[in-house]
Amino acid sequence: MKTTLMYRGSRATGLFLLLLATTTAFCQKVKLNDSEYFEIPGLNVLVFSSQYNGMFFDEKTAGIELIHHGVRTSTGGAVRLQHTPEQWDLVPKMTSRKVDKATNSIEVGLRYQEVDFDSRVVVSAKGNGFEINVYLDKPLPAKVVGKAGFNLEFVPSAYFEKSYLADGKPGTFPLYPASNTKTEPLSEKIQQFGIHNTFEERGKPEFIVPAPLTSGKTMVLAPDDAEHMVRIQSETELMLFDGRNLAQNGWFIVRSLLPAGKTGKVLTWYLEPNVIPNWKRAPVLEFSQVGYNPGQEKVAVIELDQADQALKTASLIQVMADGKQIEKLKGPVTNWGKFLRYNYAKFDFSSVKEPGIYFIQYGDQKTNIFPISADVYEKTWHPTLDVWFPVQMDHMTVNEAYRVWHGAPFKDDALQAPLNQQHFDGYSMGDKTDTKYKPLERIPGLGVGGWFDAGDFDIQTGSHNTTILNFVDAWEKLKLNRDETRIDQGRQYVDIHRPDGKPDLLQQIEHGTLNLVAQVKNIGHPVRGIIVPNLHQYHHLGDANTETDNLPYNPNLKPYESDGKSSGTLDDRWAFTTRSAFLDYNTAAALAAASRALNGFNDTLSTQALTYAKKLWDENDGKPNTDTSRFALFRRNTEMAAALQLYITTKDDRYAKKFTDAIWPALDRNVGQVLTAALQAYPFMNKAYQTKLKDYVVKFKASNDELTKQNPYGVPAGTRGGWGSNQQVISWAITNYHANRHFPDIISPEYVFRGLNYLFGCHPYHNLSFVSAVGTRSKKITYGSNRADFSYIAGGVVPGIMVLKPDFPENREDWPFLWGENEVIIDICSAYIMLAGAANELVKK
Ligand SMILES: [Ca+2]
Ligand SMILES: [Ca+2]
Ligand SMILES: [Ca+2]
Repeated sequence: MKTTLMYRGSRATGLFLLLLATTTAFCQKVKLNDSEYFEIPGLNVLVFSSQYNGMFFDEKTAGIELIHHGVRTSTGGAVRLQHTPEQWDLVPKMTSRKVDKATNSIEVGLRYQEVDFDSRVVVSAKGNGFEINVYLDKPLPAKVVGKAGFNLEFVPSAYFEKSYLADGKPGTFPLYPASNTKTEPLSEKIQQFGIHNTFEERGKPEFIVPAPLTSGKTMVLAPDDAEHMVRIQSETELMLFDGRNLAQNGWFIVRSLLPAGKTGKVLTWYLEPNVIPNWKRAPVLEFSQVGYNPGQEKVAVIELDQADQALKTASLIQVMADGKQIEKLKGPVTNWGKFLRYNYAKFDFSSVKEPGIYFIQYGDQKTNIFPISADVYEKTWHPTLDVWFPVQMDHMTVNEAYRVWHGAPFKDDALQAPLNQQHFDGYSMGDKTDTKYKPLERIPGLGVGGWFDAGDFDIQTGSHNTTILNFVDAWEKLKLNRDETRIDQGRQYVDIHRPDGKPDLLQQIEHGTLNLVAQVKNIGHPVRGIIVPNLHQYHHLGDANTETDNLPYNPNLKPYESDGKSSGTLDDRWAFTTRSAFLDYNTAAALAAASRALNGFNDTLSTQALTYAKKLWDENDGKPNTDTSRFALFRRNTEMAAALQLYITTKDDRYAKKFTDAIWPALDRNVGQVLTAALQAYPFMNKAYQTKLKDYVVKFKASNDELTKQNPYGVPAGTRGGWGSNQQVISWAITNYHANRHFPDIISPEYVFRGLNYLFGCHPYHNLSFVSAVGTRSKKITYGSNRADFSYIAGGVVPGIMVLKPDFPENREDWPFLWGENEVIIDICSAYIMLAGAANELVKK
């Protein structure tokens, strides 16, 4: 990096001189801005702009955070109860937040309800850095003495291969955790969320306490790297920990314990992140890594530091067969304006239509190459169907050439979940099972079909429904009959890159339907999902086949004892069986759709699917909406979806009436949310319906055009929250595909391509394709089952850009563990197959 040159070869003296030079040449005080965070070029300090999340606890996106030279390097600044808190360790609730511009400080009140412990943290700008003070109004509760401390976490990937100095004692940050730990009796442990425990005690009631890597009163992190150097000083001892000894997603943590028996100001840190004078973030050139069809719009977006001015021109360079590079186009760069925290400009090279290999040059920056060619979309969905979906298949051994992705897991599926269970991952049970089974009784027949819903290994029924509906749509509209996978249900065996004469898409529809049918057949209705009972199983990283022991639970044996056929370990997954009309209708829609696709392929399953779809419909039809689940709001739309799919399958008018009664008010409420369903119905409806629908498509077109004013990408991106917006972008582009299909003079195919361009690299933060192994450069680090290896599964589509409050877009390629950015899920991937297949069809037209 060009800016680090000035620090090369720095020893202590040199560094001191340089810091002095920095201070005199760059006496810029850190100020609170209107977005309520501290800001100077090269450094932002956020103080609880984001809070800890009650559902997933510590997501490494809350508390005091540093955005250091454009990268979020530090998080989790707060009073914490462990040296290296894990995800489900208790998190403080923010009880107050006072932003005081006059004193240039932010104060937050923090409370641990579970141990009745309050503290206040005040962050104030001071000198070239910050003072962090912790106040207690009452002495530490006995339970947290020796445990409560102030922590600040640093992302390991930013500090790998760099050094630290603790009171001058040198060290280097470990690439892999191998520091000292000790065990303490479980009675000493502060209970994690609910009754759960991330630690597998395996018969020995204890827990692990990590020892510090180093300690001292002055800690300098990365003195060898101007972009990441941070100095922390305190009169209280500072300790440096490696959180990865306990959890692969742990960070490096600097920590001081709070003193017992004291009140008032109990801890002071001075924190000084180094700032490179006049630092400006390098422009990011954003374009489709997959390339462009000759006839489509081709617009690169240039993301600029707030202080940067766009250059006047950019060039498109063609790489010729003899290796020569020729400037094909030199064109204007036009300013777009500000979005979130950056300025944006655009470079339009649509006029270049000649097939070939190209790159963009902007000033002295060159992008990697990409093609312009008529077949750029042809293979874009292949890795997702060929590789990613097979790897997600539950209850199957999955092989790829010399590699076994996993053995056949969860042969011990599944037990009835117990009552009144507040589980993790959003699951819970109330005071009735809604089944004929007793708590922890075995429900037969569930060890078949289904997909791991995400980077974890549970079966989420709602996601299965979405996936099946996407797949059936792709099957019916696009006829994707690719066959590159052997899927053998009888042998529970999947072999990737090995055709078996059967279309893979149909085999996937069959695989998902097998599990849904098993649920309705054996339980009577679909269930919320099927998930492991223990938190120490849930964070499983490795072969899914070892998440349980694959042997059915036998209460007559002791834990970890086995007779070879059964086991005394209560690790079999639980079915969370609470019934809801939302899920019944949602599943009825998927089953009704699947029955069409499977007709002539697996007639038995096709017939079962339709029978159960009708049964679920009949059992809910006409009943008042008494649904109390958090999905109840969506019931209206799922009932409508079930009516539509049942009508398309059966042509029974009673379903058509239900659908047409519901669709118009739904379109009036939110056109974008249900227009896809309305358009899917189009071929099956009368002329009056088709004519009436046109007005809504016109309205939708207007909302499309509004998007071009909201962000430079012209897609529904940029929503704040804990999860990226690729799902919305894909779903929006699919709606445009259906709209173009029936109303081509209103909706141009460009909206479909625009959605894909965004996915393929024309998006904030970096320009990687969000689909692993699709496009010249793509995501190589994702939150899949192999995330601990900083790896990916080809064809996986990540959630994308998470916007951290108030204005920071992020998608990390150096740290897989932020699921809101990097977790690949079946809903998104199935929709992506539909969208990519649709774009290819549009090009061929
Ligand atoms: Ca899950
Ligand atoms: Ca096949
Ligand atoms: Ca078991």
